[in-house]
Amino acid sequence: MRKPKPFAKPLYFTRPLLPDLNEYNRRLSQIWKSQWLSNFGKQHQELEKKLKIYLGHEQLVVMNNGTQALVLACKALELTGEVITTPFTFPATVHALSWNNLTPVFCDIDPETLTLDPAKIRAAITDKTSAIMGVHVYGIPCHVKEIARIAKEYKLKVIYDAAHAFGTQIDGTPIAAFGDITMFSFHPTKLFHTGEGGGLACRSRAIFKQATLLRNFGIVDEETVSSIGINAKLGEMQAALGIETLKLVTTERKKRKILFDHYQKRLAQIPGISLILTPQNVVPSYQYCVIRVDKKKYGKSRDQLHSLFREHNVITRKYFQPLCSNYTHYKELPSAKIENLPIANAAVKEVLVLPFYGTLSLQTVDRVCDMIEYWATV
Ligand code: T4K
Repeated sequence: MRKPKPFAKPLYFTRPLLPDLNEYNRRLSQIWKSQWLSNFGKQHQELEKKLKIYLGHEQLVVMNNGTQALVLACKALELTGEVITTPFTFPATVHALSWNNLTPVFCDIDPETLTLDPAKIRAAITDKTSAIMGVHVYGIPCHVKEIARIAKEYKLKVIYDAAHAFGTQIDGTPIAAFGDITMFSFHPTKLFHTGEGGGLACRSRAIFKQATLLRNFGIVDEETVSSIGINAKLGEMQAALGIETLKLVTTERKKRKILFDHYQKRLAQIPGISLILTPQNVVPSYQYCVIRVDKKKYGKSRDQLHSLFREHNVITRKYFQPLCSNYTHYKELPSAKIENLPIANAAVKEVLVLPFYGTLSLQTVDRVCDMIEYWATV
């Protein structure tokens, strides 16, 4: 086996989908002509309509980013007190609770799916609990049926953070159908994006109406403001970018499937390296390609692998280290104790996000796998 050579240019773990610039310019011309730049213009209306179809959910509210959408999800559901959530996520999930003066209660994760472990949720419920906020991390769905059962039993609301789960389906049902509200992120690092953007899929008509109002300062009409809303609107230029990007998503997912399958075939040969897979009954989003590194079997730790990649110009990422429960602002919470979260604290030291986006070639995937293979031998 030959010593791997570094890549000449940085090889990132993700790259945004970029639509045809001429097509985007065509839409910009329409915007210029209309002199309508925000506040639910034609591009916004068209995007929202198309996303409703793609995501298979009628009550969808498109917003300016996923974090703001999560903050407003808590507001729309009028949550109080404590919310049970996962520490294995991006800061936005837990910060959205803090922005609502809610106390996050960290619950450990399932060792396989890395999503909230339903068997541990019950023990975290107190008389202050108002909701469960699960994250479909890396696009792998939470245990939605068990969570729904617990929520019903204790009369809790359920919010899902589906930032990574655009287009995911469980047994043929779109991911947005689960929980009271599901949040999507349309950040450029996401499979589908609007530059910056996000949205909420709401189960009930009443919550949908409330989220729609909260997005626009609570304005009902020129003379009525019914709630303390905020500005969470998506501008026309971004909506236009979204419409053009959405056209590419189906093909992008096909390309990513080919790359993912290739990674799977190659990595299966390397002891101590396992690819995180979606369950059989799930249509994956193909948001990320994530491995777990078993130091004992592979011979090197995840951190060593990450550093070796960096030396070879491959930019991988240790999502989501540090765990949210270990941030300065949360680590003193009783639920943040390491003894309460053994699985999450162990898993976060093993995961690594590999380069994965449609314009990658199979040869590049092979070079990345060759590196992993080679470093096991030295
Ligand atoms: N919940 C979850 C579970 C989330 O993962 C996120 C966001 C949210 C909620 C909140 O949604 P938003 O409010 O963001 O809509 C990135 C994204 O900024 C963030 O949206 C995303 N999750 C998170 C997982 O990733 P960083 O700080 O890790 O990104 P950054 O700047 O290091 O970029 C990562 C790589 O992407 C770069 O190495 C290269 C590539 N890249 C990035 C950008 C911005 C590009 O090629 N082009 C670009 O324009 O947070």
